[in-house]
Amino acid sequence: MKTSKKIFILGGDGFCGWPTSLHLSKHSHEVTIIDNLSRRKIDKQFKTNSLTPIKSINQRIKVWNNLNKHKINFINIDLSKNDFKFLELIKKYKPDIIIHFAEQRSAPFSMKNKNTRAYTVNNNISVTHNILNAIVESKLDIHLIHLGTMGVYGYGNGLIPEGYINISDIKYGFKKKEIIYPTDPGSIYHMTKSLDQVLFYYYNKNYRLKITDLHQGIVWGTETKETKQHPSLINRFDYDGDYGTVLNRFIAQSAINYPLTVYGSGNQTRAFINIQNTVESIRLAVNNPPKNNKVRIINQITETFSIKFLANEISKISGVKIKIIKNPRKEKPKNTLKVENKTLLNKGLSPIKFSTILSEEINSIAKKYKSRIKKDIILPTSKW
Ligand code: NAD
Ligand code: USQ
Repeated sequence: MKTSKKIFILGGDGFCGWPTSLHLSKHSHEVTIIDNLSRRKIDKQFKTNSLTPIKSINQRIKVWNNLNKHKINFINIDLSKNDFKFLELIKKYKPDIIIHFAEQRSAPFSMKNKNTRAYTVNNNISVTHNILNAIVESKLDIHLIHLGTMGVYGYGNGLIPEGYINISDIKYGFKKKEIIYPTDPGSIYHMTKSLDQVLFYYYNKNYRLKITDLHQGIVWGTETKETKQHPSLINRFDYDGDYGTVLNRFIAQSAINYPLTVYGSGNQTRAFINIQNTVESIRLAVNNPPKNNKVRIINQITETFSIKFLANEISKISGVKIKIIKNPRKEKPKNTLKVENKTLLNKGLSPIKFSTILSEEINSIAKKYKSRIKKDIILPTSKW
C-alpha cells in the first residue's frame, strides 16, 4: 500500500484547514487546497480581522513550497456552485482522500439575519452534496473526511457516544436497532451540520461511499509545529463576536486587559481540542480509513470545561476581570457534558492539556499581536 496519498483539502485556507494542509504535506502527502476564500471576504465585508497577520494564500503557499520537499497546490473554486467543476477536478487529479472543511462555520454569523441564514444553509448543504455527488459520479474509491461538530447534539447532560446508539421500542417493531444519536442543533449553522449527517448516511447506504465524520469540539490555540516554521505561515486567529470562539476570545481579551465576556451563567459546558491535536487527529483519520458498511463517526475532542472555569483560569494567570454579559444566544444556562472519545486516543492521539500551554498562547501570540485588536468588534452583535 502506498503511504503518500493524493489529498484534496477543501477549505484549506481556513483556521483548521491551513495547518492541516501543512501537517499532511509535511507527512509526505500530495496536498491540493481548494478554497473560494469566502472567509477572507467575510472579514472584509464586516471589517473584522485575524489577530495574527495572515498572508495571502499565494504568499503562504509560496513560502511553504520554498521550505519543503512536498509542494502544495491551490485551486480557487466555489464548491457550492452546481457547475460540476469539482467533478472535473476529481477526474483529473484522482485524489485518494478528500478532507471537507469548506463550510460557513460560525453559529452567531448564521443567526444574524435572513441573508446569513440563507447563505449558511445554501453554502453548507450545497458544498456537502456537491462533494458526495461528484465522488459517486467519478466512480473512484475516495475516502471522504468531514469536519462535523459536537454541537449537532445540543447540550444535554448525558454521555455522547461516537455516533451511534441502540434503541428498542417493541411497540414500533424495534427490538435492537442501531440509529444515529439524535441531533438537537442550537443554531442554523449547527442545523446544517445535522443535515450533513443525513446526506452522509444516505450516500453511504446507497452508494457505499467511504466516509469519516469527525465531530469536533471547539478548537483553540493558533500555531502548530508546521505553522511555526516561518512567520509567513502563521495561522488565523479569530477574536470578533461572530467568528471568535470562546477560549481564543478570552486569550485575546486577556492580552489587552479587556474584561472576559462570559455569556449568561457561564455554566455552559463545552468540548475543546487544541489546534495541534486537530491536525494530528485528521492525520490519524487519513491513516486509518473506515470500511464502507456505515459512516464512521468519531468524537474529536480532548477536554471539556465550563465557560466559567475557563474565564477563572485565565483571570488567575493574567489578572484580567470577568464581565457577565446577558447571554445573546438561546442555550441551556447549565449543562454537564461527557463525551466518548476513545477512537482517536486508541489510535495514538496524545491530548494537549489546556493548562500546559495557556500561558504560552497568551504570551507568544495574543500579547505579541495585541496592537491589531479592534475593540469595537469584540462584543457580540448577533442575538437569537
Ligand atoms: P474557517 O471559516 O476558518 O475555514 C473554512 C474555509 O472554507 C474558509 O477558508 C472558506 O473560505 C472555505 N469555504 C467556505 N465555503 C466555501 C465554498 N463554498 N467553496 C470553497 N471554499 C469554501 O473555519 P474553520 O474554523 O477552519 O472550520 C473548518 C471546519 O471545521 C468547518 O466545517 C467547521 O464547521 C468545523 N469545525 C470548526 C471548529 C472550530 O472551533 N473552528 C470546531 C468544530 C468543527
Ligand atoms: N461564549 C461566552 N463568551 C464568549 C463567546 C462564547 O460565554 O465571548 C459561550 C457561548 O455562549 C457558548 C460557548 O461559549 O455557550 C461556546 O461558544 P463558541 O462561540 O466558542 O462556540 P460555538 O458557537 O459552539 O461554535 C464553535 C465553532 C463551530 C464549531 C463549534 C464546536 O465556531 O464551528 O462547530 O464551536 S461545538 O461547540 O462543540 O459544537
